Amino acid sequence: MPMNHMQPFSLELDFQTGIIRPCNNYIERRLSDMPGMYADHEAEQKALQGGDPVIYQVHQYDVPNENGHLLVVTSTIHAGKIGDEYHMTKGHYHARRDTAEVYVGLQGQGYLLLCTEEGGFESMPVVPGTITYIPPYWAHRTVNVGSEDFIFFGVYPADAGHDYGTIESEGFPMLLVQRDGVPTLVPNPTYGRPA
Ligand code: PAN
Ligand code: ZN
Repeated sequence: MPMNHMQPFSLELDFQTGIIRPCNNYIERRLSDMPGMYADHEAEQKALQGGDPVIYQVHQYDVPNENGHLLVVTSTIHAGKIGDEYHMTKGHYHARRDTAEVYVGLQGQGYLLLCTEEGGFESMPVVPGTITYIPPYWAHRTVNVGSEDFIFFGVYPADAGHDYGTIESEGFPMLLVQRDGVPTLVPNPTYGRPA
């Protein structure tokens, strides 16, 4: 075996929390880490003053960011809303646009929102046991529409990278908000315009 071959390994995944052990890349995103991403800026300011809640946590196991390797990752989005918009991830395109990703729902009730640079949009529910395929060229964001943690597992090419800037400046075409108690997609009034 050539010396540069990596050794196989296994990790432990806690389905209740999304924690993987060992984990060499942990990210915690608070509301202050995603300024202006929620439509209701007044509600955002209030929540920031009220303690800047942790919106989601990501546990990833990093391997070399090289073609051929895969990254495994779990995301745990805590339940809640900013105004009437459900807690969500920042959302991103992969820096290498021609890379896909697979998500598997583990716990809670969520949605996957996807869009393309040509204005395409799709959404699909993600619950425990749902496998979603995110094809190349689709930006992706996940949303917790339930009352408990929404947890999902993901796997994607290690050289994909993340482009957050495009979504930061343009947003998603649709927002997922609570209307009459139910998750409802509504057009994003500021889509395509800097926040
Ligand atoms: C996921 C996401 C994770 C957090 O692992 O990175 O759910 O969302 P943001 O990266 O948009 O903050 C993934 O899609 N990785 O490529
Ligand atoms: Zn991704």
